[in-house]
Amino acid sequence: MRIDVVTLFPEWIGQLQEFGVVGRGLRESRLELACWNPRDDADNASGRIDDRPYGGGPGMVMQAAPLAATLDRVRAARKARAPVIMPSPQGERFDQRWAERLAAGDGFVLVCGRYEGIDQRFVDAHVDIELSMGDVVLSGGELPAMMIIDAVARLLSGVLGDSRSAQQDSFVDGLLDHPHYTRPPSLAGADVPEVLLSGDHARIERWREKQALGVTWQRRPDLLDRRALTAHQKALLDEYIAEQAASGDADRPPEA
Ligand code: 9D3
Repeated sequence: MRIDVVTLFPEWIGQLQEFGVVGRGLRESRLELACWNPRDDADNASGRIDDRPYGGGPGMVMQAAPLAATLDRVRAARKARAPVIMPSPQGERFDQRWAERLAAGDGFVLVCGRYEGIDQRFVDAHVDIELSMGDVVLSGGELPAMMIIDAVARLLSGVLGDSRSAQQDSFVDGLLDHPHYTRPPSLAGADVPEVLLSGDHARIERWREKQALGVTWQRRPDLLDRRALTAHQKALLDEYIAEQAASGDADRPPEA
């Protein structure tokens, strides 16, 4: 898969190439990442590609023409037409379904906005998909672009070990994770749950599934509403709820 990123901060995006799933995907040739700086397409020697907004108001707007010229260079470097994605607060919410959809394709072009945004005429003419990271105000599209690249790269076949990919297909998918523990077994009076030290793998799996269902029920009930639990899962969740009630711990919080 090839991903091109149009950004005023190519060194920043370039950091991804050294670390984690993205670095691994690049080294193992499952992924190609190229950055393009629209400053190189400015019509002036100073490299300015922003200007004041028509209609007035604070901040600056990225101009359409240099971005279009950069996109031309990207298109010339790619074999086939790829969708142009712009991280944007006005976009559709980016989620795992989007990551899976993008991972199934041949790649895409990310156009990162800075300042107040990009001239709408560039968006109308060239952007296919706008994706938002949620209701939070960031200062530009670079971190969202990196989120998208990370989420997609880890789905490319072979970037994760086969065992982990297989696990994604198991019941864990769509639920919050169970808690994790490592050494030491006792820490300032807090012990690792006994079952995890038992060596009984069937019991451990059962405990983990129960915890995943319980934590999801407590914190993200919306995730459970959207899926049908098996009879086994319903029984595990009932057990979790009974154990919570018995231990006097916080129950499911009241609806917001
Ligand atoms: C304070 C500026 N805002 C005035 C109402 C508008 C605004 C402009 C540019 C808000 C954010 C940005 C920069 N953000 C992104 O480019 C961005 C983003 C985000 O801020 N939140 C969630 N997802 C995304 S994707 C791209």
